[in-house]
Amino acid sequence: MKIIDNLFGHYNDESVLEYTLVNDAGMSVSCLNYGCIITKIMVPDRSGKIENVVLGFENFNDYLDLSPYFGSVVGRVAGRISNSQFELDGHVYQLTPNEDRSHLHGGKKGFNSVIWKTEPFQDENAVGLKFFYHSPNGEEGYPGNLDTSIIYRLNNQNELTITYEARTDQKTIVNLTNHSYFNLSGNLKRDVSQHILQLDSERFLELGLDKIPTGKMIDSRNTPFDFKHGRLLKSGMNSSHPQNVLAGNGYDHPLLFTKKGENTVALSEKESGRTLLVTTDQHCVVLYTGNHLEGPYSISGVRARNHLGVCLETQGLPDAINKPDFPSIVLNPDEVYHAVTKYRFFSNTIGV
Ligand code: G6D
Repeated sequence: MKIIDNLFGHYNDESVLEYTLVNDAGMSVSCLNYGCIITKIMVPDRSGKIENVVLGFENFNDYLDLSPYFGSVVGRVAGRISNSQFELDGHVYQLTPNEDRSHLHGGKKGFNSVIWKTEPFQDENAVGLKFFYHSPNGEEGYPGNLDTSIIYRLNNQNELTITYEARTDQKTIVNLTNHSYFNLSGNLKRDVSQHILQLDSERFLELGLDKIPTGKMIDSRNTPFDFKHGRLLKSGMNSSHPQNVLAGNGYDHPLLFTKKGENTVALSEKESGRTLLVTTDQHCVVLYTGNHLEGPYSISGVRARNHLGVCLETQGLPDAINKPDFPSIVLNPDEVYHAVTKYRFFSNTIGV
């Protein structure tokens, strides 16, 4: 096991470094100190061929100019916050709007677009990186000085564990995730329409035209949102269900886990034989099938097109601070925000 680092670019007179975590089982994970961005995940397919399974760019300027959160951490609060505002203890906080009237993914200067203090580490079973960022009181309109640490840990079971922790000196809100776009075909040979998703979820959040949850939880059984027994992502791309159409012919929805505690999401692709098992302690997973990726640019040499990647954003429910029925994302000074999501890759399609 080893850690390699190389200069990837510069941002505000600071060096942007790419660290590559390499295990002894054929997997490596490359990431930046900018936005904790995962730039590559290299894993074997059924024939042992090692290829990249995430969307990422080969140069830093493309991340600055083009990236729809490829591989990045998202925070302080993932998802959209309606009207870019919320109330805590009678005080209304106004966040920076960066999508019409909404605040999306932490605003104009979210956690995805800052340099994180980064410390590599290695122990007998893993290699990893510790990221630290101090978000000052008032950044993007959020209350409280928030100190966040994120750990990426790669072991020899081809499992990447992301652990998030945050502490505040004033009541605030926090909801962190990672926004990697997965594509198990390897080096973006195919889109994700033939990927199969399976998870134990019987409800999803209805979205309004502004893609903010209306607050209504919809029964997903016998709809294109029913993944209990495995479903091709294609079924949501070709669906006439109003919510699939609203999302831009695909999915862009929070899927609520049926049981509390730890849940697993399985993503697989028959042709490559690869499977990704995502295990999380979060309340939901936002399934986004890259419905708006098309554009005049390339992604590691592949022309950008819709459905080239799929995001599995494990997190609290979007706009929870403005939806009293949703689990709270409030963090108090005497609490620690703690979240763990694991990504384990297999070179064969396993059933869960
Ligand atoms: C689009 O609606 C989607 C979001 O869910 C996604 O996170 C973003 O693109 C990158 O706005």
